[in-house]
Amino acid sequence: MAIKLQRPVLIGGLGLSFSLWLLDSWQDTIAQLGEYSLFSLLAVGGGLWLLKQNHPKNSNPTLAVMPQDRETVSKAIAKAEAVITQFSDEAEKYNCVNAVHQVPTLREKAARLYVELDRQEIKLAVTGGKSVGKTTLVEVLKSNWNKQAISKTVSILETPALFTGIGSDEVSLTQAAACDLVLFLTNGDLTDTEFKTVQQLQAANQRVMLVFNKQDQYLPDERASILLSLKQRMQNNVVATAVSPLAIKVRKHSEDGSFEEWMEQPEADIKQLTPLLSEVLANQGFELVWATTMRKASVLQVEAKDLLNSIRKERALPVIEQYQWIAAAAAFANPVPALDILGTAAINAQMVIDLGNIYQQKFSLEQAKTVAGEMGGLMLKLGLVEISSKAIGTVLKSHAVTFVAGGLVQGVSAAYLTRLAALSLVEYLQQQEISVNSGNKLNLERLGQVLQNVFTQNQQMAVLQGFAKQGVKRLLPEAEVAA
Ligand SMILES: Nc1nc2c(ncn2[C@@H]2O[C@H](COP(=O)(O)OP(=O)(O)O)[C@@H](O)[C@H]2O)c(=O)[nH]1
Ligand SMILES: [Mg+2]
Repeated sequence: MAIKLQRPVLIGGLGLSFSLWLLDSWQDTIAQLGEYSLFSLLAVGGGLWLLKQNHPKNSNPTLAVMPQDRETVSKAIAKAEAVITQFSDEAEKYNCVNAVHQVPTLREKAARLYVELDRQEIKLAVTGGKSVGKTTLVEVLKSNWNKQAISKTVSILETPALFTGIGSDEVSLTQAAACDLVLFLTNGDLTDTEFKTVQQLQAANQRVMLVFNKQDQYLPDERASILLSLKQRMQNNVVATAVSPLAIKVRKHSEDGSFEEWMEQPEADIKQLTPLLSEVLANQGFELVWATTMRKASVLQVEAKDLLNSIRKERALPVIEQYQWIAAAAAFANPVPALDILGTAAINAQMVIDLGNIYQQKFSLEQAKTVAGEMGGLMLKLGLVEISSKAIGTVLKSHAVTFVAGGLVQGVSAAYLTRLAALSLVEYLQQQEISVNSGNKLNLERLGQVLQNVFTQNQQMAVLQGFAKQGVKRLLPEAEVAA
């Protein structure tokens, strides 16, 4: 059945003059299909786009640099504070009572970061899978490590074991993230999961030292080759240890040919680890603490930004709702072929200006027109217009009303496309940096990705059905709407 569907969609994707009356003839086929088929439609229509999206998401850019000076970090804290201030201002201006209550906590967190910047204690985390030797390492370090060269005090924390399969690793990783240096223990070559976790920590600007423990369990050859492989994967940032080596049998021969045998417990071997650790903590103690503070500042900034975005969205939704029904009424009264809906009604430049204002992004009318035009073009290019009109036609016929009045599909489609465009614009604006001056050039590629995501979220049958019913109530208050 899916194969039948590929044709019209491909035609639609290629020849954009494909209009609604033509789609009409496919409706009987489509009417029999459920949610699954809608997704296959979407997959074909937006296939290329979805593929392009598979790149891993950029991690937070503010985390990308290891701070070399105190100044950089205090600037990052100031930036978080600026977002908090913006949040506080808007929360008060628009009377968001709950939001206003959250401000003091955010401010306190920011104040604490300034203290953290000069923290005198270096925090070490010891992490890794179950039974890799974390507890033993902590004990050995506490008793055998000479920390004279280090000016700051050192605390050592063992995280809960990673990769146990019980619950998530989040608790452990959060604990590790609050530390300045992570000792990541493994007992052999890294598994994929271990390696990914190490990379994840490093990507968040977390300093990680890999500790290959229990090396006494390997023959010298094996041990060397594992170490080599680990060094290649970890840019040399690896040490081998045996924090609790197995007892070995010792035999002492006497002159008369007899011998004595006994088990002897070798000492913990941390001779590669401690000098390196002392050196790193002595030379980079400040940078490590700064980096931790920087990570925390970034987390705080994101937290404040999310809160700010959520109070802004509360103001944006009624605006979107309003423009969406304006578009619906216009297209209903003056039905045009599906593909022209965008040009005539759906993305209103004034809506772009209004939404921009909520997100502190000032658009001139000229700019707003450009944005509206670009978005319309993107929606056509992505095939969203055909797919949406088709799906809405289907929903109206089969679920919402007993008959489809002329212009109804166009009206509801116009509302739906307006909503998609507006939600995408909001999503896009939410991702913009606070305090960037207005008139920021639109990043079309980014906007296109957002559009595709928003479309996917809103294209489920249930969403469409709810939307179509709402649309019918608006446009044809007297129509019979199926339950
Ligand atoms: N052979 C050997 N056993 C070790 C070594 N380090 C730890 N172990 C043993 O591994 C087991 C788990 O150690 P533990 O420190 O509790 O691991 P944790 O679960 O990571 O805290 C214990 O029986 C330790 O004696 C080592 O270097 N060599
Ligand atoms: Mg333990």
